[in-house]
Amino acid sequence: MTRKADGGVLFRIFSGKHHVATATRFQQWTDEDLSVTVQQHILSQQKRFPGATGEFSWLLSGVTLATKMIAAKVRRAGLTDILGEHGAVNVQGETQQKLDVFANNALLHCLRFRQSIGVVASEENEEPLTLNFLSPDAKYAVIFDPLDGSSNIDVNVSVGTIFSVVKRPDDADAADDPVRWILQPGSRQVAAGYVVYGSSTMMVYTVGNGVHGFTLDPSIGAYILSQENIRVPRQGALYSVNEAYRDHFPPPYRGYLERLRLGQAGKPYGSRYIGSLVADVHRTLLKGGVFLYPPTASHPNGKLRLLYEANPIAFIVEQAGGGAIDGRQRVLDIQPESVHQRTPLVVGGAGEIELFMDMRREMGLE
Ligand code: AHM
Ligand code: MG
Repeated sequence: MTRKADGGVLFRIFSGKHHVATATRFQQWTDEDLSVTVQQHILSQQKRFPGATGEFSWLLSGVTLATKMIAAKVRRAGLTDILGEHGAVNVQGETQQKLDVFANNALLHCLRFRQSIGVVASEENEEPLTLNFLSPDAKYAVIFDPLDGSSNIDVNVSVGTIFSVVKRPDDADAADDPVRWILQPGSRQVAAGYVVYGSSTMMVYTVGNGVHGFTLDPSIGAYILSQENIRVPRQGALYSVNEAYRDHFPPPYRGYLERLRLGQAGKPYGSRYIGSLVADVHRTLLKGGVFLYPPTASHPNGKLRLLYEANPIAFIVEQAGGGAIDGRQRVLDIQPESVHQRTPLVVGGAGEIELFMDMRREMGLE
């Protein structure tokens, strides 16, 4: 037996006393130096679920595929006739952009053949849609904002896709009603994620075991693990809010922002506001700080939607060690009452969220 330079082992095979062949047996192959794709990562996470059959990773692969289609469209937006308004108004009363419609169709198209999905709900559809609702294999509902911040797209600012996955309700009556699949508190999410179409396309997701970030490598068309186990700093130095509305914010929000501005939170804060939730949250996740969308005069319950904006973001940020509240309580504890319900949102590092709750207490609001 001879050991070769490439790690293989050369050995001779005998029949009785006669040498009949020489063969090479290689050492066990490892993929240490190769990149981990999001698909491989999801499969490894899936092993945490006893009895997992692969349906869950197949479901998430539908989401990742759709986001690659959306990324491709967004990247070529100035070159094709996809910019601008579609001409219709969605359920929120907002003008749909052509890209909103494309992104919604891409997600529905890619999720439709996943047998494990019973119901989907989207910002762009008034009612939840049933997919394989009557199939006994249908175990999950997927809720999404197909293209968040789409009004920014005409000026080449980052946009994003946000998604949330919940399990079919346990109670048999609720399981017969597609709307009740959707109206579950965020604490029932089994997965959540977002994709930010920025200077690169990045996907961040959690299945309740930490938060992981992937970058789309356009040369191979795959999301590659780029940030494992993301942790939001306990306290950052940036706040992110549309300050033009600040005279209408309720007192705890005004007091809180003043405290941050004046350096009374231990350090002086700077300000960043892109106006694209996914991009503002992504920065907050990586650099720390706090993002707020408080109640305003035009949106007394806040502007952001609970089920497909606040809940998935809250699940991700909590999993990264931060917090998310609606100005009073934990976002994930809110019992939703309608599919397109709005909520105020304060999301950021654990230190920033504690500071907000302290502010409320000092104002006698607890
Ligand atoms: P959209 O879902 O219609 O795109 O609206 C949500 C967006 C968020 O991305 C962003 O945080 C917010 O609206 C910005 O609102 P404003 O322009 O009032 O600051
Ligand atoms: Mg949105």
